[in-house]
Order: sequence, then structure tokens, then C-alpha cells
Amino acid sequence: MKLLYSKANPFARKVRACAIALGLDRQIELVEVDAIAAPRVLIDANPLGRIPALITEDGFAIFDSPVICEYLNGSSDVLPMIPQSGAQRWRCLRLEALGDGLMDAAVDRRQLLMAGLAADHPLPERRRQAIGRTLDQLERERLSLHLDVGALSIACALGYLDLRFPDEDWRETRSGLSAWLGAMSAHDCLSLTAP
Ligand SMILES: N[C@@H](CCC(=O)N[C@@H](CS)C(=O)NCC(=O)O)C(=O)O
Repeated sequence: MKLLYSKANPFARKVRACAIALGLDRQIELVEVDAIAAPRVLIDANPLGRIPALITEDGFAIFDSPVICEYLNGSSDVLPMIPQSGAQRWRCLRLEALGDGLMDAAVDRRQLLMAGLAADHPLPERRRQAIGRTLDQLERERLSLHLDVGALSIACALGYLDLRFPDEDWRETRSGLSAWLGAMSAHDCLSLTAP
């Protein structure tokens, strides 16, 4: 399999971490691409021009990150990263959606600021508020230390905030979430993929 990715991309990190946790990383060749340059290999795999995209052994291209993680989860005999049914499954997928949404908002905010919008312009400000509310919610939730795709998504989103917004200290008012990230970061799948 081939994974089209970039090192700083938090969605791709989630997929790489999931592959490591599932013991599949040795079966995946990492192919670094610059999504902004829209190289042929990426456009052929994903007409949306977004990374991550996974090309399977039989040449089938899969995206976005939740679909890739679902595919990997079904390709491994190791402990599942996505519970099969019941409340645990929905808790996990809900957390994944929160983490993915956090990444979406942070990536979008960064792009708006890089495009020249002022920080107090309503668009980046709206993303900033969404990020703040989501972090507050995660602080209230007292996340468990169980490793699944929901936890990976949240951890990768927080890692992306640290990477791209180092001056905005989300930890100050969220000591529980900060301690959770510290504990989760000890997992190989997260330490080996840290940006
Ligand atoms: N929902 C997608 C999001 C992927 C995504 O937003 N990728 C961005 C980078 S973080 C991208 O490739 N952007 C390139 C572009 O839009 O041109 C997923 O979960 O994989």
C-alpha cells in the first residue's frame, strides 16, 4: 500500500498512527506530496486533491482519513482501533469527529490568516471560537486513556495546534486535557509520528 501524505498534515498523522497501532505500518510505503502543488499522483488518487490518500495493493484509492482508518482497521488482526458496535463505537466515532473538526477549523483558520485576513476578521475569528469551544468540551469530557481512532484524532489535532499556533496556549485553562495529551503521547504510534 502507498500513503500519500505530508509530515505536518494532522489527518495524515492520524492515519500513520493508526497504521502503527494496528501493526500495518511496514506494509505501507509513505509517499510525501505537496498537496498545494496538486501533483498528478495525488489528483489521480483523489480528485479533491487532498491528503491523506491511501492506494491499496490492488490500486484502489481511498480517502478521507476516517475511511482510510476504517479500511486499515478491517485489514488487521490486532486489537481494533474502532469498536465494532455499541456505545463504545459511537463514543469513539464521536470523538473522531470532534478531533477531525478541530483539525478542519485549525487548518482553515491558518489558511485564512496566511491568505491575509486579519485575525479579528469574522471568518478566522469564527474558527478560533469553534476551536476554543471544542477544547473546552474536551476538557469537560475527562477523556479516557484508551487508544482508539477517536483518541488519535484528538491527539493529532492538539499536536497540530501546538505546531501551528505555538503562541496560543490552549493548556493554560485546560489542565486535564493537557495531562491527557502528555500521557497519550507516550504511545509509540504518536511519538513516532510527532510533527
Ligand atoms: N476530511 C479530510 C481532510 C483532509 C484535508 O483537509 N487535507 C488538506 C490538508 S490538512 C489538504 O490536503 N489540502 C490541500 C488542498 O485543499 O489543496 C480527511 O479527513 O482526510
